[in-house]
Amino acid sequence: HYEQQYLDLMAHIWRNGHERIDRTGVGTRSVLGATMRFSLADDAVPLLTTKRVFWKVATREMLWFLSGETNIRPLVAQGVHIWSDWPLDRYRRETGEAISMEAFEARILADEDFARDWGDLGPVYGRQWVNWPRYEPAPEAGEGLYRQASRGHNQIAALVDAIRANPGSRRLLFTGWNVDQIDAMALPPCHMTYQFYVADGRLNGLLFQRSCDLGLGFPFNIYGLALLTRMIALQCDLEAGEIVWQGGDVHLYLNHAELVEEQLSRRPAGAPRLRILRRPESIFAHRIEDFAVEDYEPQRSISAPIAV
Ligand code: UFP
Repeated sequence: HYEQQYLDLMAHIWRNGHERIDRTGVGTRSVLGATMRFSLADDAVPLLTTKRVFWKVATREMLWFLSGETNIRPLVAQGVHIWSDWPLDRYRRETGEAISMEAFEARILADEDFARDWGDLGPVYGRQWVNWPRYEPAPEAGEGLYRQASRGHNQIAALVDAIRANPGSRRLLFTGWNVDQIDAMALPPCHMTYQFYVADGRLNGLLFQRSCDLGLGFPFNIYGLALLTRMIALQCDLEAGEIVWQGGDVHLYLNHAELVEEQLSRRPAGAPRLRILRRPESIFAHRIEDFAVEDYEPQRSISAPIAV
């Protein structure tokens, strides 16, 4: 079963990983470098079956990335809470107010000015993917000076064009790792660089993920890679082939013992499919209704604390 490689890596890291204190103070066991491969043929999608993965949440997040948004407001409006911890944490730190998550999200929705001041994550994924800051000469400001152009680089649009025009290229990639802006981001990109490769009429996708929370992050990130590869393939009139996932620092948090033990006691089963029901005129025009997952009967979800 395709999921066995994930369970094997989880067992290996839990037993043999280096125990280290990490940025969050929680502590992890981790290894450097890991690879997994999954087929996307016949609409196969590598959703974990040993626990429920909320693929619709991950799909809404992907559409949010592609829209270029970096504010949590449109996510919260759709009932997606995965990015709310960071702005909430910042709000509590900077104001000293002991506000609950519910009250914070309610204010984000009710008050546009509040959302602008407190809901933005900085120039995270969406900004870099479709509007990477670009600079142009500003002679009026002085010799050799530049100003930020009103539109940045749309790496995704350029990628789709490049795959169509030159499928044999070895430059079919995009990245969120904008060195100049890392400090301004709530979280520097984890799933940071995507590369694509066309062979035998199939589009294959590779992700380099510099840092991976194997318990909570990976299930989402691998689905995201599959989804994005399928969306790009559709725009380029290609079948989807396989995806390759490469992790840098791959870790399990020490407070995920229950998740690890429970998940490793389960056996993967089943072959879920991802259907894309509509081909819009561009990759940016997808709606959530365009996506359906079939034959997905996972075991029940497992909750675990997220390290902020
Ligand atoms: N993380 C993921 N996937 C993501 C994401 C975060 O695994 O898509 F946004 C995890 C990895 C790590 C933490 O445990 O979040 C980020 O911390 P750091 O920046 O210190 O690597």
